Amino acid sequence: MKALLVVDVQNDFCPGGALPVPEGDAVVPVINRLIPYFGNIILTQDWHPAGHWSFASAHPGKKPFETIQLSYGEQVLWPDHCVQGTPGADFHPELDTTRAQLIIRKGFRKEIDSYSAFYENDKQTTTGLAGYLKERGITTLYVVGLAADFCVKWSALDGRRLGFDVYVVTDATRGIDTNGSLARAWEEMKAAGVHLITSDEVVRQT
Ligand code: VGL
Ligand code: ZN
Repeated sequence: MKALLVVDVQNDFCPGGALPVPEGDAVVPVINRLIPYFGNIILTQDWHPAGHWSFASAHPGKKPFETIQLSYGEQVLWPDHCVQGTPGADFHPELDTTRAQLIIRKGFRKEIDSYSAFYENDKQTTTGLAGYLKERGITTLYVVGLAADFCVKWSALDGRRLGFDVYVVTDATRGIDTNGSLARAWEEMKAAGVHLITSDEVVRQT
């Protein structure tokens, strides 16, 4: 059984938002086209409290896209984004969320960032998604959304590590691309056995 995992298609990651992914909104029509082909649809939502430690503004003297060391390792610092309850944290208004069955919110603990839909960045604190998928007999994931080089990549890699068959739909994602992160992301995903597929191929296959 398969599921569509729609990662962080939120206003702040789209043009005009606080942490815009170039062409981030271009994924919306592609995802909306895929939705009818899936019976199981899961959304994730980046959902930070004000003052979250992934925000450069929480670290005096630091600027967005610089990095710091936190207890769990290197953390890229971001502009304030996806603050709980703000319009920037809402899903893109044209994303068809009606048939989504589960919304996983992540990044709500102030001291720890959470890119992956499965684990927070300490790689230990779980979101509960793996258990949900297992209980529902879902073994194959099609990952779409934003951003290819952060939350999509980390979700895909964790999915593989947990034993899921993972597809990333290449035209249904876009990257932030800071310090070469996008090219690295595709290599890491391929090396981990993540399948790259186009939306046309998904439609033909399913
Ligand atoms: C993301 C940076 C910070 C993402 C979330 O959704 O890829 N990137 N928070
Ligand atoms: Zn975030």
